[in-house]
Amino acid sequence: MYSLWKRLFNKDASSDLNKRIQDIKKNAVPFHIAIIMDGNGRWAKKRALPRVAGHHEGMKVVRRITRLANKLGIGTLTVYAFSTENWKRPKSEVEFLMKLPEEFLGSFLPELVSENVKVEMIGDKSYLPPHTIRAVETAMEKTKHNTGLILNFALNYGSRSEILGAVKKIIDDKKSGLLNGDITEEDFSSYLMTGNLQDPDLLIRTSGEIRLSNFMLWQLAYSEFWFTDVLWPDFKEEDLLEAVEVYQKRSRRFGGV
Ligand code: V07
Repeated sequence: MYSLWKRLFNKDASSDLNKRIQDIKKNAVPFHIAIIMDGNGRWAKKRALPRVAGHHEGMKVVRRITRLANKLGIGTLTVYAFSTENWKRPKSEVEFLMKLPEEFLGSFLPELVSENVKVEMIGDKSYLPPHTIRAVETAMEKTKHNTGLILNFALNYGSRSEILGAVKKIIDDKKSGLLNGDITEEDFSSYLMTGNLQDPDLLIRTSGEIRLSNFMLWQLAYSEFWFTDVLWPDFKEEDLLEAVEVYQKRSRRFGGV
């Protein structure tokens, strides 16, 4: 009888998850987690579905992982939603992708507002369609006073162009006299799009790819990397917990004297 009840309500699974969450919170959680959400196309192909079905499923995973990150007390969650390279994809796929921020926020923004999540964005806004920018800016505006998790979307983001942009701005500020003397690493960081965000403590990349692909090259200098073969649409709460548990074990091993 008990096992039937367990099966019907899946009580064990959710209480296991809660126990793992409580155990994780006893130790230092990574302050900033960055994720390269790879494998959406492959997930769709395996199911004989169009690629966009994988992107759509991947968007739902972002919601669930945001909720968990907030519950864990993570400070910043950066998700790589669209790279500067992604413009090379078929026009119809790009158009679909550019509607995802609206769809995501259309249903999820009220929860982000009430759960104290602050939405931010890094990347080059100038090439994004106006409807996409509007959705993201509205979310940023409505959550700007929130003090909990920062949900940072990398949209039309590329790290080399970000670094080059910083160098150009530094040259401008030198010429105009806004910047004087020596430039420290800290000064340089403040010129990047990540401005006053902390560097990521943990980078996660899904789908078995072991590359950085022009993502946060400067910011990831000291981060722990965790790779998994799981495709992003299959990524579960348990996978994030595993990544954080591995992170905590590593920092205990290397952090201790
Ligand atoms: C996108 C879903 C996740 C997997 C990776 C590619 C596809 C959420 C957003 C988003 C972006 C900004 C924002 C709110 C939501 C998103 C794009 C693609 C372009 F303010 N998921 N997601 N944007 N995918």
